[in-house]
Amino acid sequence: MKNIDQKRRGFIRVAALFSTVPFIDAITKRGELLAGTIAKFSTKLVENGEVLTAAHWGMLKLTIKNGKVVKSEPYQKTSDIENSLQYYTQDLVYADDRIKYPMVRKSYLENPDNPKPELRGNDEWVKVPYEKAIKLIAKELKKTRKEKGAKGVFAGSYGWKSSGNMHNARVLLQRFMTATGGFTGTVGDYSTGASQVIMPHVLGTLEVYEQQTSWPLVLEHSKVVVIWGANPLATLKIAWTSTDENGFKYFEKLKKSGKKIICIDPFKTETCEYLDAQWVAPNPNTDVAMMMGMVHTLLEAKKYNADFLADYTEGFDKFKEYIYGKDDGIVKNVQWASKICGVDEKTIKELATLFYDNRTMLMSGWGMQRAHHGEQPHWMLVTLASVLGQIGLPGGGFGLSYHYSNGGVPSAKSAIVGGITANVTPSKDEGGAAWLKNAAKYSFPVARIADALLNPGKTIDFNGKKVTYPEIDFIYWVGGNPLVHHQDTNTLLKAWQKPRTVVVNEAFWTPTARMADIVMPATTSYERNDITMTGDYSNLNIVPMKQAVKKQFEARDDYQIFSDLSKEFGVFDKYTQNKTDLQWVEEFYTKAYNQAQKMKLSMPTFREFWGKNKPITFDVPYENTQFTRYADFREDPILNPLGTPSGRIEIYSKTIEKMNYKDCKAHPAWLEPAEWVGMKEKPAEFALISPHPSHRLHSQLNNTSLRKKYAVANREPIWINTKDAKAKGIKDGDIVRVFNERGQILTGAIVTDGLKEGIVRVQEGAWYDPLEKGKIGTLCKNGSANLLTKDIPTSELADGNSSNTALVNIEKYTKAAPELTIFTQPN
Ligand SMILES: Nc1nc2c(c(=O)[nH]1)N[C@H]1C(S)=C(S)[C@@H](COP(=O)(O)OP(=O)(O)OC[C@H]3O[C@@H](n4cnc5c(=O)[nH]c(N)nc54)[C@H](O)[C@@H]3O)O[C@H]1N2
Ligand SMILES: Nc1nc2c(c(=O)[nH]1)N[C@H]1C(S)=C(S)[C@@H](COP(=O)(O)OP(=O)(O)OC[C@H]3O[C@@H](n4cnc5c(=O)[nH]c(N)nc54)[C@H](O)[C@@H]3O)O[C@H]1N2
Ligand SMILES: [Mo]
Repeated sequence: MKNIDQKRRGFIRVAALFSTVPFIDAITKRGELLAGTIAKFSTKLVENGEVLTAAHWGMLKLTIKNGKVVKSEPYQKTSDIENSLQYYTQDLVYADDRIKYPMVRKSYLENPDNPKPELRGNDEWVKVPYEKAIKLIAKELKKTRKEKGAKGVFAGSYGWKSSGNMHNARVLLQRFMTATGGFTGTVGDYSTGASQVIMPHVLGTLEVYEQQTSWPLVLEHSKVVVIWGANPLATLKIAWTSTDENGFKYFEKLKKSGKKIICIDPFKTETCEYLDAQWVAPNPNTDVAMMMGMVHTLLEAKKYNADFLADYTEGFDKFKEYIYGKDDGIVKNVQWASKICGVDEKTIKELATLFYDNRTMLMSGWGMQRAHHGEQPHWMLVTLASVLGQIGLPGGGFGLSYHYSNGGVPSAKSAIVGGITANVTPSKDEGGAAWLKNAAKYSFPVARIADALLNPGKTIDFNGKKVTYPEIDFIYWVGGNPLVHHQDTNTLLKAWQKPRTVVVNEAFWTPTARMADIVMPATTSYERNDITMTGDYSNLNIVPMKQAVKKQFEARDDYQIFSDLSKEFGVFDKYTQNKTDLQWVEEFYTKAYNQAQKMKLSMPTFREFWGKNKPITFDVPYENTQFTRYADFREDPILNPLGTPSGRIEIYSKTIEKMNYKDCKAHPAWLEPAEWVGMKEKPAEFALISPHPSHRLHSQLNNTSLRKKYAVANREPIWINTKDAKAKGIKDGDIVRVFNERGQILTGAIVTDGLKEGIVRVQEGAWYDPLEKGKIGTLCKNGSANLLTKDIPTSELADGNSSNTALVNIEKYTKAAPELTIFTQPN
């Protein structure tokens, strides 16, 4: 996961601010940390009034009455675009499915050495005192480390934990694990698993998590804007830190600009509707073929920038031979492309010419790289952009992050707040960078988790290296929901039975919490003090995240849980550095404060800032509104080379050639996906796409009343093309069973012309709700898409997830509709 400014986030050690104040040992004995009494200013909770806080979905204004949150609203409005996620804080805090107490699975409690892992998900829960749970976790963790070594403990713990630089659940877990002997972790992420590995070979940088050519320049110079497999109206509702919502403002301006806008997506997204854009609908996983048809068109019409290709790229000649079919005898022309992608020849040709004749910005999302051979689409997009030759010109070229965390919103001149680190003695550049930096000594590509659990000792290829899976016997997961986020849930369920122990800290009884042995009740971010910045790329604001309400039931902060566990290992001082959470928050703030002094920016003292309950907003210097990505490279490719071996854009990569992979060649290629609509012997009828949900953050908020606004027949919606629905006798609002050899789910039908024929759409993130508890293969009543997706790596290069590569069948469900049981307390 990502914070783009991590490179700038040198960790500056600040002397312990309260080092003279002895840390009170009552930390475990009281439900709450003693921040209030130690930091000598009021941290009394507001009984009646308003509290500012922040979530991934933006700055929020909470109304508190008699000590309870009664209302949640946006703190600011930057445009007319609605952010539906901002109104449900009270539903989260007081959810019916809050985890109230530490809970242990009965069989595990009876005998942790023979814990009957097959009963996970279908055992009784036993309430245990907090101290007992802490002692149990510590004892079993020590046992596993002794028997299996540090490698046997998995703490990769991928997920979108809450915003906040202090209560960063995954980092807190890994900090504990590093302080006590190590763990197996992961590399990469689910978001851009393929692109973040291929792009460094092509452009010498991650590309997907970097600042884009600024929006003001796009509005001024672009004539054509292409939104290629992206749905920014949905995905800009959130950011990795907290959204600044200025992305919305610019999409509103784009709408008003009257520019030619094209959305290339199998689904006519809300973005496409909102912008009133031309809709072009390719089959899933086939954009590479369409782009090749465009390149062939441009070469034939002599409409390409030969100078750009010669001066700024490497290996185009070899790629051209491929386009003309030198080795395989297949010319990648529009006839060929159209047959694969299902877009008519005329449209492909017209688009290619339109792009060449006008200053064109190709804005791409990430959905198309979350697919088998997902390395190819963005590599091919960069190749197409090179043929057009507008990279490095204002408003031209491509951008891989306009749809995410406000990419393209000009960066402010801001001081950067520090954050808790996974290493107790952090390396110089670790602050906030926990995601691609690897605190673990051992790791494997993140989306190979089920494969790793099932096949200890197996060696796989990964980006030119070999990786051998360890034998995992202990899983500790915080801040993520793998039973919903990972592909092919039934295979994961099998894999999940392998380890002896599974511990989960959660605020809610998620499918993952239900599959654990020991569950620790976590606070939500509204029950503790924290701090965040907004925007990821823009860094516009510093926001206090003040505790709004008291900790619910016996919920504890992850920080407290790991502090208490640290005590069992004798590393409490090392872990906490004798600081409360609020003292850490002050330290993180002070880091920015000191930076600000050097930068001649004015910032209040921490005390003032915390007392005011208002964000600090930084100014945006004019030059940042004039940023053009790759302008330097374009101006002088010798003085400003890219970080690739040739210093240029590698359309042909000798590094990848040497790896000699069948499923990722040395140049972009059309490689048939394992399952797609055009394949010869289709195992099922329809292609399934599972994009990111408009009204959730993944699985987060599925357990709130927001669900009522989008659920159909009280389950996750499925979008079906009108003709397909008719052929299957399915009507709007019907319950539909979606199934394949991997799994089955129930969904509610939305019949539409806004989806290409032959494709169905179920958004990821609905909580897995098994009809028969603990039974692998049973029906999911709520409609979690990952019961149906395929758990195969994108290729041996990146090993990313392939969630958009799957075929499914659909049928009208005529049996009595089973009630959902996932949003209430378990037995
Ligand atoms: N089919 C399909 N699958 C996908 C995708 C797709 O496109 N299609 N997308 C993938 C992508 S890109 C991603 S990023 C993943 C996302 O997958 P996840 O990040 O696992 O999804 P979330 O639902 O955000 O899970 C976060 C969990 O953390 C919990 N949490 C929040 N705050 C705290 C805290 O302070 N402490 C603790 N202990 N817990 C906390 C929340 O309650 C929630 O259950 O899904 C992936 N899966
Ligand atoms: N509201 C909300 N916002 C979010 C998230 C969320 O869960 N909810 N998740 C956040 C995270 S972690 C991430 S990684 C990003 C994800 O950002 P993206 O990966 O860009 O989001 P997706 O919705 O998976 O995909 C974008 C679009 O790609 C289309 N698509 C799928 N397959 C193909 C294809 O083969 N070709 C073409 N042309 N289009 C295709 C989908 O229909 C969808 O409209 O979003 C972030 N923003
Ligand atoms: Mo993601």
